[in-house]
Amino acid sequence: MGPGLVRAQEELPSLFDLGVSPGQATAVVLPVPWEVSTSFRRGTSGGPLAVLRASVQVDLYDPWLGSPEVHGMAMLPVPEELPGWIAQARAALRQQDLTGVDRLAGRRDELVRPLVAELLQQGKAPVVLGGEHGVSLGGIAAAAQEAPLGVLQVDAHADLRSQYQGLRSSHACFAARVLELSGVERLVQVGVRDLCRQEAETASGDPRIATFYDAHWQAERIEQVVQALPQRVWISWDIDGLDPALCPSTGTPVPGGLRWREALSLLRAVALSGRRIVGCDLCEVVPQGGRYRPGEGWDEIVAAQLLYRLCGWMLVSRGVHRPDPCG
Ligand SMILES: [Mn+2]
Repeated sequence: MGPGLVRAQEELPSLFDLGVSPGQATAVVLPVPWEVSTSFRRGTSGGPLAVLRASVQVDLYDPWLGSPEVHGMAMLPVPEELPGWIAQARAALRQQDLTGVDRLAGRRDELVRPLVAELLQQGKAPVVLGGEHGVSLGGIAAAAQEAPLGVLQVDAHADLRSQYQGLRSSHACFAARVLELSGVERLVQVGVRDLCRQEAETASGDPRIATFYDAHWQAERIEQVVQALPQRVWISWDIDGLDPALCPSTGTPVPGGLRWREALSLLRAVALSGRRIVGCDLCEVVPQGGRYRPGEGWDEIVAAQLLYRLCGWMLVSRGVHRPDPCG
């Protein structure tokens, strides 16, 4: 499957059917349908397009948030360099040119970084929409460049291996790469339930990391997660951090995970704690059955619902939006 969003641009709906351009929007989504290193099921390159199409189905009200879309939410086009680089990286992987794959992933990050830095400079709330986990490294680097940053990672996997199947840029190494970015002072992991011993030892041995294992999760833990975060937060959301009932098609599903109401409570608690959600990413969404089919997309409906709340709570945490007193 080729990277999405490059064909039939004119037929695409606007995000949440708002008809707002990225220039007018306060929350801006950057689609990065990068899929090179996925290790089990494929299909997340189709994630951004499927989420965009599903977003028109989201009813724009949330009992806690009210209607944050009044501040404008929109999706940018896929950067035009990306489809060619994705094809090159896949070819390099087929030829076992692993440093070539890593180099192209580095170019991807250097493309995303200034795009997100510009959005931040304009006072906008950015979301990087993958694609495999790792597409947001450039965005996190941009946010960490401004001031010290904590990353809240919702994920079934710890992603703390220094390399996986010979790749440093693997989606399974996301957190290891985050910790190498200057300005990242804290990594708080939630929903983790599939990892190796070395990752568990890394998590417990590095004072910057706080891992809240899924098996230990209880509602009252949300407050502990929030307390582990510094003032500036990037939320990095791998969809497989949720219960696989909410994302059955994702590439590496694991039993357990956050239920929907826990996910919403976590987002609300971070925003209402007074912390600033600088930016977000949402990764590893695969359209239901691996391919977008109109009217069948459970995975992308869940992701679009989550995207709406990510945008909304980012705007709350910035003082742009006031949550709804009805909630
Ligand atoms: Mn994961």
